[in-house]
Amino acid sequence: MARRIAQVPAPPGPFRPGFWRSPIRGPWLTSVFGLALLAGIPVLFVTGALSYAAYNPGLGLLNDQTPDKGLLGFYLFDWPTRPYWLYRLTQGVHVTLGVVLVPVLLAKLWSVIPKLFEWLPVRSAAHALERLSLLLLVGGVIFEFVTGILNIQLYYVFPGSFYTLHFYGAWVFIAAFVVHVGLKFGRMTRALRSRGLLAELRTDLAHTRPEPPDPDGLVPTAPAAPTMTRRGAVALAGAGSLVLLVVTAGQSIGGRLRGTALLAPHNRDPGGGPNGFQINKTAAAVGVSPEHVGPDWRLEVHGAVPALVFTREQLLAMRQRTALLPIACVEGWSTPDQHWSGLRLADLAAMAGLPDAASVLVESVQPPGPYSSVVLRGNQIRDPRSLLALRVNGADLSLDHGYPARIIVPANPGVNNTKWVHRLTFRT
Ligand SMILES: Nc1nc2c(c(=O)[nH]1)N[C@H]1C(S)=C(S)[C@@H](COP(=O)(O)O)O[C@H]1N2
Ligand SMILES: [Mo]
Repeated sequence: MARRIAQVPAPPGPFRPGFWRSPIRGPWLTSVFGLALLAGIPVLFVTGALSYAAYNPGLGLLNDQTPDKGLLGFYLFDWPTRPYWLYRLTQGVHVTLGVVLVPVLLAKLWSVIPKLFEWLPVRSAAHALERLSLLLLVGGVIFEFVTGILNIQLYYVFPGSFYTLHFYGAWVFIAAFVVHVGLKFGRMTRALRSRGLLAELRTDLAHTRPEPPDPDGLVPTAPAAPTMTRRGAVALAGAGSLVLLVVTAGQSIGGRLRGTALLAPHNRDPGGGPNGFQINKTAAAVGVSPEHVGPDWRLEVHGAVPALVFTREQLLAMRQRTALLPIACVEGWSTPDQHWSGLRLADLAAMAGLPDAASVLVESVQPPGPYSSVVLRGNQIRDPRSLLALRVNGADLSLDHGYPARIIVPANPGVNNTKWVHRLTFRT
């Protein structure tokens, strides 16, 4: 029976061994791209996991709707407020590196594509398991890159919360990745040692030959004449990565480099003046109209004492504190540090009779929806740089930056720096 199955002839096309003919395909080239991914993907995973922790997902459904984090949330911890640039760094690295690895990923997938059309598709139980792990590996990596890139391009087409999808996807992918590395590490190191990198980089087209046949069947059985050297393939992927780095990193670094971030939606010139820095959602975009924040606007503060209600003038008459902090968005872009001034969250908590508040619910005038409210944690309330900001760079907040009042907390993901705040509820 088994033998009869093994004799089923491959259908024509990519299932036939002779179909894949590139003479540079083989374990060495696959391993070079694999090594680059082996270095980069753990960094992506760790910075991504940190980003999730930074949302304070444990503080309730407002911050995160991912159901049943269960064991996958085992590592969640109290995201710190120092160094104040922490999220700017971790998320800048996450997004920039993710974009930069795209050409390497494509090159790696190209190099192993004959395996997708392996014949027979399933030969044994063990083979079936291996194929399934590859499905999770390749499916997982494509899913993570596609959802991540759609999100940084502000193209929110997800059938659910981006966090939830990207978070679960990351765990599926990383599990398959660990298995894959475990299975292939020896083969990778042997393949890398089989040809010297320097020698390979000196090899021209005339001397480009296929590798010896390999058990994975990457090396073609009927190689065509080379049209590209291995050096060319590595250089092509490397140059692609470099170009992406140059057209992406500026959105996180800021300053003059922002204009070079051609691929980033936040590369535009935000204009001059005190409020001249990146805006994510404008007031109009989220349904905040000038009436919401006109003379009738009040700040309500709730806690252990009867509700306190303040006009903006009353808030401005209190002791103003300052902090020099950036906005750093999950989408990877960030602003340089800005001079904010307003009231310390710690002082507001004390006024509400809860100086040791464990959390604060922040609600905005924005109609309920994504980002309209958030919960912050005790350590964030107590940091002296955490403000309910009224002014920035010496001027009133502009409407689009959150006038009359917004949250600004060191190392906080941008999305948790709620704009157009009208109610704070401190809780123990
Ligand atoms: N009420 C409200 N606050 C909000 C948002 C929002 O959509 N609504 N967007 C958040 C996001 S995702 C970011 S990155 C920052 C951006 O602040 P900025 O527009 O002042 O740069 O505001 C945050 N605060
Ligand atoms: Mo954001």
